[in-house]
Amino acid sequence: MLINRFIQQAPESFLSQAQIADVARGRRGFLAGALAGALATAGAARAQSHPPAGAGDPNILEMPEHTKGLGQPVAALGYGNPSVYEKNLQRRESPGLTRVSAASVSFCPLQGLFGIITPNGLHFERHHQGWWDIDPSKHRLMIHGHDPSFVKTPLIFTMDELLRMPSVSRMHFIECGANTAMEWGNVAVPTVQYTHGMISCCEFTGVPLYTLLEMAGTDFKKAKFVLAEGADGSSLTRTIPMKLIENGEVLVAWGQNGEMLRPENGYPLRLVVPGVQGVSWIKYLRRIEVGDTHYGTKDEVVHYIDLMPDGLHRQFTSIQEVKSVITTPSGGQVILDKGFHHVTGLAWSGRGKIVRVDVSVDGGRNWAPARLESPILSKCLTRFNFNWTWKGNSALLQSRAVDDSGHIQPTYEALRKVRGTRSIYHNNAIQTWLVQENGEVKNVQIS
Ligand SMILES: Nc1nc2c(c(=O)[nH]1)N[C@H]1C(S)=C(S)[C@@H](COP(=O)(O)O)O[C@H]1N2
Ligand SMILES: [Mo]
Repeated sequence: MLINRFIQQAPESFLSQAQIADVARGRRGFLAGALAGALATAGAARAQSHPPAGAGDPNILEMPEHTKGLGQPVAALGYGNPSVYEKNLQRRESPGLTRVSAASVSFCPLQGLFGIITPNGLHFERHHQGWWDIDPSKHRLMIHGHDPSFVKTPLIFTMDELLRMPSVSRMHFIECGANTAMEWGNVAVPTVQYTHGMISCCEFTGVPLYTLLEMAGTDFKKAKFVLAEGADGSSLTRTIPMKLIENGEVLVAWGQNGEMLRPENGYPLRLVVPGVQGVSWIKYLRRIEVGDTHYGTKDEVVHYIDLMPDGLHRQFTSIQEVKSVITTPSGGQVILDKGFHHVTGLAWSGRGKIVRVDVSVDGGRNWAPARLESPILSKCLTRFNFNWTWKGNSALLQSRAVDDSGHIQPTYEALRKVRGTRSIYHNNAIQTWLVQENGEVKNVQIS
């Protein structure tokens, strides 16, 4: 059990020794007794005989105020909000990462989430020119050809017209190509929110782009690529190969976890490009142009490219390779007690399904398989869990994922051999968390 979920989630400030002692005083008895007891014996009766320290008669469960009075009226809720006790669970900006906040990132608090779905209010954000709340009644999507030979009947859709289309709902992760970017050369940031928080996973609802291209009379023999363009100030453009579109996976989406997209995630329309880095998931989608060559726009030739050890840049990387991370325990958290711990994390691959995740508690010398929880879906987050008994000594926790294309997540050593240390993007190396003897967890790299 981690002592700081309900106390301190601010990743920039680790708990001080005094705070740790404070929390330990208040909770150690409860955790060591009630929780560990309940876990070991799975018995409610046993749990009752180990109440919070200082709670009085161990056979009587207190009746707090909220068991005796009238609760809040329904109308007070409106659009529901999380409990006030969860207010530390927030998206956060990394101080000093970018010069202006409109061209920045807010990171998803992976350390505090369960399962695989990211709540909409905690979805990471990446904006090149800030976000907009666009009036859906005025928004339009145009589909046309690079020249008239590619598309027989260019079309302009309103949102109402799009929402009449035969839609599908699919669960997928979206990961910015810059996720884990700061860690290429050395350890740079303290928590999993900052090392891996440029990923989120939602159920998206929309119409396959292929359906719209068919409606517009696209010549699929000629058409090899499309260019997608956003309606924000960055006019962000990305080339998407027709190969990815033909199987119906690429969606023109308006739904995100059962409701409309949030403004910061592209309301009212965005492209969903499963397995491909976030930058191709064009938000505020306004235009699809069909052509036969890679467009090589400014956003693709100079951004999201990889500086290789020989000094050349590798362009047009798009698939997010197999990757995983332990989210609890992770950097900035504190383990209170020896004994049983539920190690949990996330694994994903832009190539398909996760087939295996191994966990090591000794820095990669020994590995044991983690439990993969269902559902296990293609190009979607997979939750893994692992039982661990902490003996109180320092430990190096790692996870290593394998996908159904046979790719295995690399160590930093292996990745750097191929990619060097000066890249920004596409870092899928194995993450290491050091659990210290005092229970504090730190981000480390080992070779
Ligand atoms: N129009 C537009 N689309 C965009 C961007 C943008 O700045 N403008 N950012 C891209 C990048 S780099 C990423 S990683 C994802 C982030 O999506 P999110 O903000 O919903 O997390 O959107 C992509 N689509
Ligand atoms: Mo991105």
